[in-house]
Amino acid sequence: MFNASTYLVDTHVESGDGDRTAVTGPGGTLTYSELLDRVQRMASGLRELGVRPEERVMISMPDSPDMLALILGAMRIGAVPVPVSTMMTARDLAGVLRDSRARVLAAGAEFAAVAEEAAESAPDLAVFALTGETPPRAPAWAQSHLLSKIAESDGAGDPYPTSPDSTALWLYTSGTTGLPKGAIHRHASIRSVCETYGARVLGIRPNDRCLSVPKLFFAYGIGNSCFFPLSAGASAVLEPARPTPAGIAERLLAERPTLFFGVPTFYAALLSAGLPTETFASVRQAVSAGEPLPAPIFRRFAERFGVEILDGIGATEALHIFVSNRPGEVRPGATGLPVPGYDVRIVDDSGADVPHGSPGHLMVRGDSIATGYWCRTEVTRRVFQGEWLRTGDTYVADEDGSLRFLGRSDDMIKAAGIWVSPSEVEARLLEHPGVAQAVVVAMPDGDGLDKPVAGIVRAEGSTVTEEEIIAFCRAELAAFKRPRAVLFLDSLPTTATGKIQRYVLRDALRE
Ligand code: 3SK
Repeated sequence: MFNASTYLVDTHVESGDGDRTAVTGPGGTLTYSELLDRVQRMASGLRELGVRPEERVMISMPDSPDMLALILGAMRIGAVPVPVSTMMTARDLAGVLRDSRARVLAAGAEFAAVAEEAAESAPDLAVFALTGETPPRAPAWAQSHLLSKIAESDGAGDPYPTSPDSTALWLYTSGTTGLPKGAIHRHASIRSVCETYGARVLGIRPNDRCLSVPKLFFAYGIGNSCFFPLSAGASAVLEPARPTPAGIAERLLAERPTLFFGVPTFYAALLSAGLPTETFASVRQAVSAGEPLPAPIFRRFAERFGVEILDGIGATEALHIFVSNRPGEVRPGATGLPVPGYDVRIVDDSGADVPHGSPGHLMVRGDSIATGYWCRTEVTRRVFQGEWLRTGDTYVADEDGSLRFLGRSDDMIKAAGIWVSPSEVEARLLEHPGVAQAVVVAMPDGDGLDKPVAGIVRAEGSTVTEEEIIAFCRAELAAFKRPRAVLFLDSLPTTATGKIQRYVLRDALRE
């Protein structure tokens, strides 16, 4: 038997570390012994509600000790926690409720109105648990303060005998396009990401304190704020509020984390926020994923705050990061080397390995790859190919084996028959002092041939012109790579995870 909740919590209590802090932040502090007690109560409370092994428990809550305990409590009884974005509309939430056939929806009071509307069209939902007052229009069966009631349960909360292959968790992903798909993860995959990226790249240790900008409902966030700290007997700092540079800076100064996790867009925002130099003084390592970290952001952050950002790439389907730079050996602008425990291949359209140094589709295999998407056979077969996961990213291996991102496989631009990497052009654009953010997409010219076009958010006070930007690119890039036109924008369209939605800009340009 193997149960991820006992691996993450009970082991520390059993080895005499029960008094160490497991989780802290504005939502309260729990030692490992207190967390175990809370997890056992959640487990037995869910059982009393009639939740059975393998049934889904959907969770839409702000990051808090209760959310952590509910996730682990559901895993403990062999049920399947499904943390979902608190930014979903009622329509989106209803869609994933119906798709997952969740028995329970646990919603934070602040999301009650959306949850209430969604719950109305989810026929398999038996329990709608609110962490605050029941809103006036809630269905009769909605139960206010249910989480507190669950947490008062005094049942034993003993673990269900799950196997390493039992389902532990589902995470919905839509990528940058398409309908959300539930990626199915095993109990053993949780231990696997802790033993690979957590232990062998981050070198996480008991005195670490982890603060993550991405929330627990993201694969990136649940690794950063649950799996890695708890696997090492370290502490998670949970921030319930929507992240802003000022709010995160306050948390950094109050909680003194040693590991900080963000995404490139947020690092750019931190750099523009005029924060004191000592804001990151406690941080031994910053981490970036979600999209490639441009070299200028890496350099400016190191100069400004004296902290190295470790760039890596993960996928919801892989549970966490599988290619990463290594501490102290970062190659700015490159994603790095496969994480120990993972193998990668770069293949052409027919699935054959490309010659070293040629671009191709990135495939990865490792123990943490999901078993597939729930009820989505066709797309599962396309994405999960035997042991290999097709990431949908185009990569090239440099001389030293380091992998460099060229774009999403479908974002690459072929201009005059030659591949143009949007991220290469974007990196050049970001070197211009008048450019705060940049995105490059393909737009057909008068002959219907794709050409690179840039969408730009000017830096504050900048009046840089289209001609100046194009000339700046031309000075350093091959002529065919320069943007043929520049569109000035107030902000870039991004997903909830901060990934740039290139297709929104593409669609806008084609209208
Ligand atoms: O997008 C990523 O790079 C990522 C990293 C860790 C876990 C999950 C994801 C999607």
